[in-house]
Amino acid sequence: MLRGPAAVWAALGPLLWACGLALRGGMLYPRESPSRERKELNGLWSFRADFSENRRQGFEQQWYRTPLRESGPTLDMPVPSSFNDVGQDRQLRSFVGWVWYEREATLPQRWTQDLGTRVVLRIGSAHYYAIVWVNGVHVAEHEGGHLPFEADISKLVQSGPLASCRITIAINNTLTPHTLPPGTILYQTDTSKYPKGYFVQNINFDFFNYAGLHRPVLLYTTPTTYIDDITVSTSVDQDTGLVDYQIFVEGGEHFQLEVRLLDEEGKVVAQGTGGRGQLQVPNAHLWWPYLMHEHPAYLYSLEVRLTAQTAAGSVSDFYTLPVGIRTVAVTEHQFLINGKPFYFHGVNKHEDADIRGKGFDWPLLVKDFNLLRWLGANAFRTSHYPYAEEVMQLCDRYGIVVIDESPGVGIVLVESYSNVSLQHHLEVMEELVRRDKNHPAVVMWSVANEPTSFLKPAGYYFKTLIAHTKALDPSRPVTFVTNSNYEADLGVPYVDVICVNSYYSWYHDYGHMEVIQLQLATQFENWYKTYQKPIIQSEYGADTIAGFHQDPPLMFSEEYQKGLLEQYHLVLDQKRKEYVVGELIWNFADFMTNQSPQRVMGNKKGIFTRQRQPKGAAFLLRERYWKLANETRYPWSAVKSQCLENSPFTL
Ligand code: GCB
Repeated sequence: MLRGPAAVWAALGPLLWACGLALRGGMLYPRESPSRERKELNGLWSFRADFSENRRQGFEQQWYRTPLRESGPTLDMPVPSSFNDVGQDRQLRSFVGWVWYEREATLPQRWTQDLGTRVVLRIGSAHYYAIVWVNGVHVAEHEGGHLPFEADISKLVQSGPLASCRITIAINNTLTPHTLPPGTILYQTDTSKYPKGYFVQNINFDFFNYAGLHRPVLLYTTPTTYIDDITVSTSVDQDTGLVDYQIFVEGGEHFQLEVRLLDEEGKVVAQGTGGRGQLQVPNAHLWWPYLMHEHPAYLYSLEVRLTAQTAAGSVSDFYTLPVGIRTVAVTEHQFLINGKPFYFHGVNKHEDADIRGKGFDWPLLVKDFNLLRWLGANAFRTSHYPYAEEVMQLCDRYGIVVIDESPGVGIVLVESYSNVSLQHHLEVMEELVRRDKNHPAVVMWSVANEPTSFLKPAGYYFKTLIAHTKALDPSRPVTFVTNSNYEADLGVPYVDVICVNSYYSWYHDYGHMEVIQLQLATQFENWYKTYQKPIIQSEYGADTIAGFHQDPPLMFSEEYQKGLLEQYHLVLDQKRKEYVVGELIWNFADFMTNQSPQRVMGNKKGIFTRQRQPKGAAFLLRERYWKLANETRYPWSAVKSQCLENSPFTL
């Protein structure tokens, strides 16, 4: 039985959706099609950090007006990448303030001369606040470092004889109590201790505040009347898959829409017309998580064709969206995918690597997914911010289930619960849901990580935030991740699933692994008694320096990490028979943090090193995850499932 709020949302969901509460305003991933072209602007950009005292020299001297090299010296800066670790300059590594990026793009003639073409500049992410100019004209501004934004630049590039355009992007990485994540700037005015004008950025989260153009920047085209957005939501009636779709068109009023749903062989299995409808797929192949089914991650293709009548004649726009048919539901003690109990056995990640920092990188991404599959992981949480769109696409394709988290990490100050902060957090959730709503891999939204939600204003804050997220997307449960110490948490009553982090025998009772079983069992029992909701152990782990060995185990050795994990697993194995629905190790790989006496070149709780080599714990988890997969897959028949062929264990 669906319980309480979950049941209400399950019932209300389709209704709200049908009433048009679905999000408007598109952020469709730019895909090529017969009507759409794209031009990537990745590579070397010109770059300058504004080291002036107030960091505003770039604005005072209007660096966007003329090529950047004319207003001073520039550096070569790769995009996508963080700017921090590519250079040899210590000051640039820890720079706080405005940095300037610039790049010239040469456009195909048709883009600049065909007035029926719409040219869009799309920035995958710019951390944290960005202002964009094209040929010196302001075209966009965006707050938030982890989500894409766009500007229609057609008029600018089609207004003169120029076949090129100069793109300037100023980015400020300063975090304040109202940004997400929040931070504060600490000014030090004692001139006997600090040089004049000295300040530092303080943060309350445990990863390095890398900055720059972290994800692809590109230009793409559409016709002037175009498919702006598509929302799909799926359900299942016996063997029939139901795909509800809604298509939003911009730039014209006279148009027809046709949709076709194709299976993986390219066969049309359903079709429809108009901007809204339901496609019925008899004997549907459901989208199943990796290791849960012999054919996981089945994706259909929704082909949308728009035909519009314009003054210049008839134009067409085409967009193809991958669609997975699956359902998600939550009961008092279970997490259900396609009506079957799903157990999350996976990891928490970071977007983080040597040199590129948080810069998107295909080889790294493919390596990470190969490691996840080797490990037998069926899920991860996008701790602690939304990841690149390309990451989400691979999750859909490989069946890796995602808890999709907002950048609400390090919310500790009372100021960060103000209306200004809440308003921004609501907007970020809108942007996130708009971007990721169609990914079958996304099964739950997480609005925050370990906020001090026992503070008084937190109750209203999280009630509002969670209700808003559910209204945006009634088809998925919502959570935020709490800490085992935060039992008086005012936000937890509003979540559908409890995600709790704990670090027994690490941040307290150091070295005493013998307390873990008792403390963890008490944690689960207390939280379940209070809330009667399914629980995910959303973080646990121990810092481990690869190659440190000590037996009997001591903290920081590979043996200690393994020993600690084993103690957790004993309790998880009991409680997963009751109401614990998942375990996510902290962390997939070692990652960079701020410098502090607690961190030895970053956080070392990875089961892989930062270079993606396994520590001993990776093998231990691999054994566990494949065993869990063998126990929890569906159908439960004894037939050897293909997806388990690579299992290190015979069935
Ligand atoms: C946590 C945080 C995570 C930290 C981790 C740790 O609870 O959610 O961001 O990195 O603990 O290692 O301290």
